[in-house]
Order: sequence, then C-alpha cells, then structure tokens
Amino acid sequence: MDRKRRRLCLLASLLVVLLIIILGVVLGLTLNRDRDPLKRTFLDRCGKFKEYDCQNVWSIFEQAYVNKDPCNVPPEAYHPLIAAAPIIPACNRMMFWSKTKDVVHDFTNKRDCFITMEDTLLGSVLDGLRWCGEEGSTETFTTDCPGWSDCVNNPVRSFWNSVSAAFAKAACGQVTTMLNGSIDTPYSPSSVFASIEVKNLNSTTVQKLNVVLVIQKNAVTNCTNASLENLKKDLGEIQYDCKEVPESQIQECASDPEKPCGSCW
Ligand SMILES: *[C@@H]1O[C@H](CO)[C@@H](O)[C@H](O)[C@H]1NC(C)=O
Ligand SMILES: *[C@@H]1O[C@H](CO)[C@@H](O)[C@H](O)[C@H]1NC(C)=O
Ligand SMILES: *[C@@H]1O[C@H](CO)[C@@H](O)[C@H](O)[C@H]1NC(C)=O
Ligand SMILES: *[C@H]1O[C@@H](CO)[C@H](O)[C@@H](O)[C@@H]1NC(C)=O
Repeated sequence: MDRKRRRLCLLASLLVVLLIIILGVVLGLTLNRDRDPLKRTFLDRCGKFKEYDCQNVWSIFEQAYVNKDPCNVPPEAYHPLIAAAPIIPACNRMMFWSKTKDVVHDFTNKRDCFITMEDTLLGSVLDGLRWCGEEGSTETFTTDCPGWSDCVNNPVRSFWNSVSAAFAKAACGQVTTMLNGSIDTPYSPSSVFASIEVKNLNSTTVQKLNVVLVIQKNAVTNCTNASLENLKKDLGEIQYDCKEVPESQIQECASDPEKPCGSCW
C-alpha cells in the first residue's frame, strides 16, 4: 500500500468510528428518554435538594416496586426509601391539607411560612406521577398501572401512604391544616389526612392542630360541622382550633411579603 492510500484508509476508518460514536450517543439519548421518563423527572426534581445523592435515592426507590406484582406493593416496601431521605421536622411550620391543594401550594410557593409534604424531597419528586413494575421484569412502567382504588397495595398509593405517615410522624409544635369549606364533609374519613396523617401525629411532640377552613363564595359548611367534631375526637390529647378563613384573605396574605406568617388568619 502506498502512503496516500494508507492515509485515506485511516481517515475513512476514523470517520466511520466517529459516525458510530455519534449515532450511539444520539440513539442512547433518545432511547433513554423514551424508556425512562419517570427516572428523568425524578432526578430533575431531586436536583434541587443538594444534600442528597439522587442516583442512590432513585435506586432505593426502584427496589420498592420493580419486579413485583403492582397490586402487591405494601407501604412498608418504601421504608428503606424513607430511611434514605428522611423528613426533617420543621416545628410549628408543618402544613397539611385535604381538597385544598391549589390554594395551599399557591400560598406556600409565595411565602416561606409553612412546609407541605410536597416541599420535601420525597413529596416533590413523584408529585402527580404514576408508576409500577411487573413480575419478571426490571423495567419501570408509567402506563397501564393500577389506579388509586384499583387495588389497595398499589405502588403509588402505598408510596403516598408511607410518605404521608412519615411526614405526620415528624410533625412537632403547632401544626396547621387547610380544609375545604365548599364541600359537605371537610374532614372525610377516607382522605389521606384523616386515615393516615391524623393517626400518625404524635401527641408527645404535637401540641395543637390549627384548622384553617377555607371559605369560598359557594361555602356549604363551617367550623361547627360534625365531621370537624370527629377530627377533634381523633386528635386525643392534641389541642384543636378551627378558623373559618375567606380564600381571598389567604390570597392577599400570600402576595404580601411584609405580613408576618402568624397574622394571615
Ligand atoms: C373545594 O372543593 C371544591 C370541589 O372539589 C373545589 O371546586 C374548590 O376549588 C375547593 N376549594 C379550595 C379552596 O381548594
Ligand atoms: C412520640 O415522640 C416521642 C418523643 O420524641 C417518642 O419517644 C415516641 O416514641 C413517639 N411515639 C410514637 C408512637 O412514635
Ligand atoms: C354553621 O352552619 C350551620 C349549618 O350548617 C348553621 O346553622 C350555623 O348558623 C353556622 N354557624 C355560623 C357561625 O356561621
Ligand atoms: C358535616 O358533617 C358531616 C358528618 O361528618 C355530615 O355528613 C355533613 O352533612 C355535614 N355538612 C353539612 C354541610 O352540614
């Protein structure tokens, strides 16, 4: 072979290698993107919490449901995850909610007064998402997963029950909850708040629960509603208070950074 041909040959093989690398990277990226949207969102959102090793948290999370029957993932399956990313108690600042998600998060996003479960790492990385595994598979699926009520021990419901219980267990001092005055039963026995969170409040560490009953124009109930009497009973030794607060007052306070958190209601 003469020199010219050798050089050409080298150049051609270099080009081929380069092409293969580029193709591989592009293909790898697109495949990855399509195959693991949940992981991508999880890691994206987790990135805000600098103190955690997100890859590690993800792999512990996956172990709870991967390669399992999606109707046979009990809340305990997430205990290792909760141990890896524990809820850090913020006394007097913990905010619960039931059927008031939008008004609560509008408030907590604008003001640094309270912390909801969705502000914690585990509460935020999977908010609004669905996932499950399958026996005999190492994959995570995001479609054709059982819904909230299809079976009790499904991966999503067990996750929220587990994380909600941990959030409630960590509560201390005075805690607050926003309930909805536009529905017949603001404290519904089937809500996560009633069935999981209230049950897990520790009366040694929690002094008092302040109910903020959000009143809109179409309000149907008030603090005298019998379901709230049930709440008072469920609290045992924990003190109870209920205030009817117009939604407009909460919104005003949310947009007034000068107003002290304690005087919003
Ligand atoms: C209360 O519930 C009703 C009915 O689901 C809803 O339309 C309304 O926005 C809720 N109120 C608040 C303050 O979230
Ligand atoms: C409640 O909190 C106290 C004090 O931190 C602790 O000793 C106790 O184990 C807790 N109880 C439950 C049921 O977790
Ligand atoms: C609360 O609602 C009940 C009916 O649900 C009504 O009879 C009562 O007057 C209301 N109380 C107040 C303080 O608005
Ligand atoms: C609130 O209390 C419950 C009992 O838990 C009743 O079923 C509701 O009818 C009541 N709501 C109103 C508007 O009276």
